[in-house]
Amino acid sequence: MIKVLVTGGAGFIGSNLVNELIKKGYEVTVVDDLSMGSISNLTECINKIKFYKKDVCDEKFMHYVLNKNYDYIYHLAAISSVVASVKRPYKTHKVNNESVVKILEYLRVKELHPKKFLYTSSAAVYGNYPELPKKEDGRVEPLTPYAVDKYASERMTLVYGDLYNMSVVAVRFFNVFGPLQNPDSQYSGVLSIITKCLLEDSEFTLYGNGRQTRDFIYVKDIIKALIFIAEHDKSKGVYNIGYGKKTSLLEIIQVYENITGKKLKINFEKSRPGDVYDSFADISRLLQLGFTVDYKNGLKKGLEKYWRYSYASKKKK
Ligand code: UD2
Repeated sequence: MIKVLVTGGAGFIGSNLVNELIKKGYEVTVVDDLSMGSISNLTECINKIKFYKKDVCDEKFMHYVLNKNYDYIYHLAAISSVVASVKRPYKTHKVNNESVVKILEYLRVKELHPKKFLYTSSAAVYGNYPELPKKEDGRVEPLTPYAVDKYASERMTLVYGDLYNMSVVAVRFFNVFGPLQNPDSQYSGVLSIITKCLLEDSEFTLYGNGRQTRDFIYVKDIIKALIFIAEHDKSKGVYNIGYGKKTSLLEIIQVYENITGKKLKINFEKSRPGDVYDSFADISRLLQLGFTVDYKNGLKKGLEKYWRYSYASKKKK
């Protein structure tokens, strides 16, 4: 049976990944300290996985768990908050960078050879540099401890791959949305906040004029891409994961209003300092690997599914 380790497997993207891996019949081990994620994200599959409520910085424990030899390791554990990284740069650095180096080092020293070690980075590494679309080999401008750590960790992952003949890959997520995303902070993904406002008929604060663009991608498509990249024997280097299309906030709100049949109450505020105006991914590397994305339908279908899920979850409560 294929054995997989997912760190951060109780988080938004991690738990969606774990659910999919279980559907594929894999044996899945999850390490998550539940500081960002929630065990309720794993309700559907908790009896089918090995779950450890542990911090990835706990070296002794990580050595124990890594000794179990996996076919694939997905390292998603992170303090995935730019704001937290600005407030507590060293604390987040330990999780977002040191844990990665320590895992890679242990794999090297013990000569453990997963078929792939996949590190999850972020479009945050591109910062405000205006090149569009964002290319993996284009300029980066990490502007926060979070972005610096993501960049450093992906580089270290690739360097370990090159120098020590380890099979590694890194991905950069663009704006992911979908079930299990927490909407409860002003820094949560904008679509989770909009969904909450539509469900509760509450007012949405839009920072800026709404013409800023993002490459929104439905979480199930992110998961498909993650598994495809990890399991492809020729995947190498860094891959952007998005649909490769930009959509403005006002556009996506309109599509969402049509789907839900509701009108979003919007309160316009000044744009947030440091907010990126335009962002979308060049995904040609991913396409060259053989992955296909249906961006035309992806966004709309993703929003429809997300809405159905959110509506049903609200009714259950
Ligand atoms: C994403 C990441 C962030 C960092 C950044 C790097 C998410 C959730 N955030 O931020 O961690 O990696 O990329 O570039 O993936 N907005 C509103 N009202 C709200 C919330 C957001 O108008 O209540 C706007 C926001 O100002 C921005 C857009 O919506 O213009 C998207 O915001 P976001 O926080 O979902 O994502 P982003 O790309 O700014």
